[in-house]
Amino acid sequence: MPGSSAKDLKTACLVTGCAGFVGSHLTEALLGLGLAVVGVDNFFSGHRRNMAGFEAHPGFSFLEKNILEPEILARAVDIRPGLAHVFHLAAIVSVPYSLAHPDEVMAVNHQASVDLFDQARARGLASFVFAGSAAEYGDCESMPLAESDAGPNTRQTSPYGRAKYLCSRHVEQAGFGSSLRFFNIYGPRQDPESPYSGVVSRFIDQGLSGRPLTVFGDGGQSRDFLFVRDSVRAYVAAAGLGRVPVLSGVFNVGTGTSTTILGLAEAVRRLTKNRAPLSFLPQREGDVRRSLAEVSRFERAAGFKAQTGLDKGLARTVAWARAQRGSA
Ligand code: UD2
Repeated sequence: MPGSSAKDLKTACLVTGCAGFVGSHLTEALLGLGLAVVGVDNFFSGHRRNMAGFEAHPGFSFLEKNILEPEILARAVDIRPGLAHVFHLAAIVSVPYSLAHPDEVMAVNHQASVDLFDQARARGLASFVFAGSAAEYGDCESMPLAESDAGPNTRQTSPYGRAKYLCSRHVEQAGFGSSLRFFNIYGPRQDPESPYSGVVSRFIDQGLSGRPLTVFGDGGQSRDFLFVRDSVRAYVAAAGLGRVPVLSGVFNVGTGTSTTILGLAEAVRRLTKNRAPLSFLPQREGDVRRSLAEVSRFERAAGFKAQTGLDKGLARTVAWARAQRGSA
């Protein structure tokens, strides 16, 4: 485990998507482990405000670039010759956007990702961790979802899911690096502003402003909600920076328990003291009914178990959202 001496700063990581919700938490954690970080973001969906806690850190360097630019890894190595790990989170993250702009999403989320991976492998880096997604399973109905449930015949329901699947397969076949298939990540810094924002960030925003929480469909659909801090622990473990050596292959990362949207709504209403009745809206097009991770592969490989339950994670996220309002 690296310490925090100046010498250890020579070991560096590239984090693409460092201004994003998850990428910013990961960057902070890596700097906290005494590693140097070269962060890349083009602010397509990330925000500079997410980098406020580390932008001035001596171990951090920033490249404002689109990941379609071919020289990113080379530039990062120029800045930090000891660059050994790549965490590739940058992507167009909206499923609906991917349906409207399939070519752009395949270029960014698939081709540019494969190119970056191939470069990392050719340079002999120590690790490459790709941000995969539960979207790779398409509308597969067998629950819980095991890694083998996504294969060449799986029909992903969006170019977003397709691109994530193709990258995961590329990583798996190369026998180098890992793809972490994250289920529904939530926590501080998740942006509630867009209509396609994650349900937790939307419910908390609605709850704190006293508005009705908007439930799409009957609310009986369920998800496996993972607190962002657990997702960061998963990245660190997969890169071999925790207690186990670097991993190779595809791994689900979730909690292994699911919660209905109605259950989530009730928990958020309680925490935010929201008294407004729920607002039921039409079911969202393409919504899957159930999503639940089979988590034993990652548990066996990395000893990983999610540590933050939904109640605790929601309470922390609400506290953060309240503080944001207080300081706005
Ligand atoms: C998640 C991912 C997405 C993709 C997909 C794969 C997030 C934010 N999105 O989409 O990137 O990986 O999984 O399947 O993690 N809902 C409401 N009211 C709202 C907002 C949402 O009822 O105001 C419902 C929505 O209809 C869905 C559930 O909440 O049934 C979760 O929605 P989401 O957008 O947070 O995430 P999901 O699972 O569609």
